[in-house]
Amino acid sequence: MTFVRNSQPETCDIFCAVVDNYGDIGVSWRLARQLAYEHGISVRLWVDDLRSFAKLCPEVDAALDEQYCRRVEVKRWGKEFPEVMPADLVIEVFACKLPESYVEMMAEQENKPVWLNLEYLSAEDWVEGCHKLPSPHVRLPLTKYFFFPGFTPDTGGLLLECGLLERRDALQADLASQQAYWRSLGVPERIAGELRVSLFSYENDALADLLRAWEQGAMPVVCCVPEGRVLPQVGQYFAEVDRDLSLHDGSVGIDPGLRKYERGNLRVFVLPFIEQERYDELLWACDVNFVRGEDSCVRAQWAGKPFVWHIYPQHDGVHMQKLRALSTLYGAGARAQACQANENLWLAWNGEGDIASAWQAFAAQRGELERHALAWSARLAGNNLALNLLDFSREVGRIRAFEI
Ligand code: TRH
Repeated sequence: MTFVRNSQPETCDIFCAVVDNYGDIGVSWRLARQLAYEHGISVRLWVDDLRSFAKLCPEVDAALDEQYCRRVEVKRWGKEFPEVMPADLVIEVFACKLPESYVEMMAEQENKPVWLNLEYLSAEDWVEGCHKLPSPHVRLPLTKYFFFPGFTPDTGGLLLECGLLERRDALQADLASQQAYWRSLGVPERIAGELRVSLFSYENDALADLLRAWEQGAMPVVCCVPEGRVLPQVGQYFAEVDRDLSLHDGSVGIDPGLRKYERGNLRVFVLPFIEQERYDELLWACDVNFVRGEDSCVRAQWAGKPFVWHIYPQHDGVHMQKLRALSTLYGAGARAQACQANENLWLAWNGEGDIASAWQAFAAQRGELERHALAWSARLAGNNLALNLLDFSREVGRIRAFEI
């Protein structure tokens, strides 16, 4: 074991169990890359679903049990867990349960690894009180610590790669690069006065009314929809009217080859699932981003553009508290009217309120929301999760040294 207390860990094991969707691996992969690239740590990433991983990073071969990808050792986390030496720093992402044999091995080490549970993201108040709390193992001489990401200085902050905001600014300032980006996706260049949105969402009852508002609105809207769960609803929206020939005025078009739908003032382009870095660029290049879950929500905040969050729905409805908490925190620095318009649209997009009127009010506040989104991203940038996490692992090491 090479980890000298007070120094930076040299090795790190990250464990990721893919529950569903892409958020689990999305966050784990970002963190793994950042620790390896920016901090020179030897990272092993244990993942139980390599197919989801390969969607975010096509370089990953889902058939392999082990491989190196962008300086990270990627290991399939199967039923039989191999006997391996635990790393200096062990991170379980979103409270996934570590293999029992691995935990036993951790306990056997003279220099015990620092063990962190990287928790889900929430803007709720209680997060600050729970961040860094210890959780002693019931049986073994090991302590796990809760590490909470968050939006305030007393939380673990957010994942932010070195130079990301500079790259964002460069793309947003350079029309030619933006045009090249759109060309690479097969999406036409902007026309004057157009609003360009990206729409990544779960199935959503408000979708048809939103598409209708865009279709019938005064402003041309180009909507880019990454392949995913909402797509059948998009197709249904266009196909339904198509079947009703009385509504067919000749401007209706469905072109499955180009995966494009067009009607009234709305054009929809279906995008393939693109790799993480390119998805960032999509968010940077659009005017408004509809995002979902956890990771795309954070990336939309780094984009410095107005965004609308479709939160991951939970059966007990607690997700609405989480939604309101972020809306309140996020809106605090914006003018009251813009803050209200933002909240109303978020609520309507999550099933509470009328989406068409909420959209109109939001669109009317776009100037202020744009200013605010940029200021918000600058404010958040001071609290970097990877740096905080490494600082904390050193802190835990120091506490241990003191105890011994
Ligand atoms: O996929 P998600 O819905 O994941 C969710 C949430 O994380 C939620 O909190 C969790 O509990 C649940 O899964 C199980 O949304 P999220 O978090 O935005 O993750 C999507 C990832 O996919 C993110 O890393 C961005 C990435 N992505 C691409 O790389 N390319 C794309 O084209 C798109 C649309 C997304």
